[in-house]
Amino acid sequence: MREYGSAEIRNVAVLGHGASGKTSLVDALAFASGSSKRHGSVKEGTALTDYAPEEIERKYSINLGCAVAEWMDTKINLIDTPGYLDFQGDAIAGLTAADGALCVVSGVAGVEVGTERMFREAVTRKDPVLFVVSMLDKEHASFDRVLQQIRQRLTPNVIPVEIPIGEGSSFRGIINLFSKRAHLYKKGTKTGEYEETDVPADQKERFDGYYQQLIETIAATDDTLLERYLEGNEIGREDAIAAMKAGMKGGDLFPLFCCSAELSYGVRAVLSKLVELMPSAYEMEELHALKGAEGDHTVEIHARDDAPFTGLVFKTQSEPHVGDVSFFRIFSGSVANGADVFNATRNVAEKLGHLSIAQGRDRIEVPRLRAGDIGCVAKLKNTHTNDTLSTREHPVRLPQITVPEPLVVFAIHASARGDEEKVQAGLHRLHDEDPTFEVHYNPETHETLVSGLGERHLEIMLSKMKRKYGVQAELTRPRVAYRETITAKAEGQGRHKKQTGGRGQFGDCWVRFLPAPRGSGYHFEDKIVGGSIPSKFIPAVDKGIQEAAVRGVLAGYPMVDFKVELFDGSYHSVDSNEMSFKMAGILAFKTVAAKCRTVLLEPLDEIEVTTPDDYLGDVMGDLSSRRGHILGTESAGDGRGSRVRAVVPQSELHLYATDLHSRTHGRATFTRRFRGYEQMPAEAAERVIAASSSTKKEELAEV
Ligand SMILES: Nc1nc2c(ncn2[C@@H]2O[C@H](COP(=O)(O)OP(=O)(O)O)[C@@H](O)[C@H]2O)c(=O)[nH]1
Ligand SMILES: [Mg+2]
Repeated sequence: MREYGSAEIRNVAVLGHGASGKTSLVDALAFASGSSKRHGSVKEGTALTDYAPEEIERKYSINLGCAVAEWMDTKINLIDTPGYLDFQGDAIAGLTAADGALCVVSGVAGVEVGTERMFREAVTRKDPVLFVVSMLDKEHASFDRVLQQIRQRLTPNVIPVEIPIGEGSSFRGIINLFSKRAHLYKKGTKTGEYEETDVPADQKERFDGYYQQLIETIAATDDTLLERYLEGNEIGREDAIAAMKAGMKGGDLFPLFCCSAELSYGVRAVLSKLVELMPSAYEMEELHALKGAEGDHTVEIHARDDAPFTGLVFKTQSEPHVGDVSFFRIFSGSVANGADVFNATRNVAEKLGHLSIAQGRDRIEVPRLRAGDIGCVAKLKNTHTNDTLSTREHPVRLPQITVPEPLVVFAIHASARGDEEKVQAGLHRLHDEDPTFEVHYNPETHETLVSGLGERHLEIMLSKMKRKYGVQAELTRPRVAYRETITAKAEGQGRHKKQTGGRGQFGDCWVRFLPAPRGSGYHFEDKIVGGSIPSKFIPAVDKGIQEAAVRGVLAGYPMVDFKVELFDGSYHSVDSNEMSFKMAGILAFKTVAAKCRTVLLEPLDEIEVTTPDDYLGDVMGDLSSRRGHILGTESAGDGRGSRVRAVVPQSELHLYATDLHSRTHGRATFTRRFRGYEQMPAEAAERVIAASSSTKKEELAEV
């Protein structure tokens, strides 16, 4: 493959809902261009970009995958992305690496949740979007219905440039409105051979209607074109393309095309339109990168070969027999095979051995890659997703991919005793590969927690861990980190006395406990006057109280938000020591805390749900039944329904992502953030206390 410069490169993310035909289309595009030698199939597990064992087994995309189509002297880098919400991190990474999006909509299922979500993501990033209605050969396909849905749910500015002739089993051709020519496909040719004709007579009326819309839309984008149109002149092809490209760039126009990836109908036209309408890598907006490893000023990054090399690693994938493969987008400069580069994110040097481009699972080694291109290398030492590669002389850090926040949390346990360390190591490597997968240890509940975008996401991570690191783990509902606090003030004594021959032990203290504001933790105040406890023993009392407070008095949870005043006590000149006063502190805690009307605190999250209005009542009712407190409701804007903010106990939010998804058919989204602790209502608290005393009994029975 020859070298391509940034003006000859198009980087396109292929987006849409799961099973809308993205992977099949990428395969068909690469095949039709001649860059891929075989027409693969998702069903048979041979699609170009679905090659991970997890993908072949499940028959849907989990990882983004890269393919190349050389067409019209241009290199189109296609980034196939997963459609399901659980793997949205990779779809966003794909968009970050690309300069435009090809949004695939199934001709049968139409606009779905994933279509809507990723279309909006692309528009928010100001990426031009080109629509393609796929699967038009499938039974129940309907071009007009899908077009209506796109208009209503995504954008009124969608404009068909092609229309199909026939649908479902009678889908046999595509009319290009602009060239006014029809392609009638020959059945059974793998490469989509066609005969070019005039618009068939029976299609004339439909053609006229759509043609009028197209011309008017294009004319409206530009005053001189509009004038020419109103004077009754034709708008030439070049002008129309330029106008469309400008309209796409401004987010005012979204052209739409038709295809069947399975039959290779319409695929070559999509290739040509990607070349003509998508911005080249050279046209990318400059990026502002941070200079140096700690740098506080920024440098502008342009897709020029003569600038220093900078690239962003947007995906790390571990592959059998190869190890970790890093995919990177070059934002400036060029890079040669074997080059020494510098990872300023982690301050390490790296060598780009076997510099390659990816054609699905195959790697094509190249001597050099130029600005704007996408490449991959294997076996970098310490480079992970979201790191910037640059040079020792000009170290920079590029803006990172903003990964979606995790939505589901589980506790994870090694299935076999003794595998704990292997599990820990595996989890951390999986996080380096996929930043939407997070790992934390919760010291209060003594559990390792994993979080991700959905149950399916975590389940896939477990099977990856098993395949790659040979270790199995299980997920359980995480324990809730309850806490205890006091609501009344009280005082009392802690007295420790032991006389067992020889030297005895003696410590005696009087303390007062006072409730303190939420979040203030623990405070100790020494109010001893007249030396009733020598000052060298006072820290020991404090220590004893703190030690006892780790397991509160109600249900064994840590006690927080209280103030302790040590105001009196006594000592023995021979028998008193630090140990004795620590014991006195422990005893004082038990006596006094029990008198302070202890209550349970529970952790709460603030969540924000965005839902179509049809489901608003249902969503709010459900939040209330989870003991949620609604903070407010407002319009989400852009016809996206409403946004509800609520504070909900964490204990009620386990699997909320899954529940919300099924309640709203995937149309609602939410974010969650830890909010703080609050007192638990008595009834709910009693259940927790009862559960804790029954586990205590079990523990005792085991002993
Ligand atoms: N009949 C027909 N089936 C298709 C077409 N494109 C994809 N499919 C099938 O639809 C299913 C989902 O396709 P896939 O490419 O995996 O969709 P993705 O999840 O968007 O990547 C697979 O079983 C494909 O074989 C098409 O153009 N026509
Ligand atoms: Mg796919």
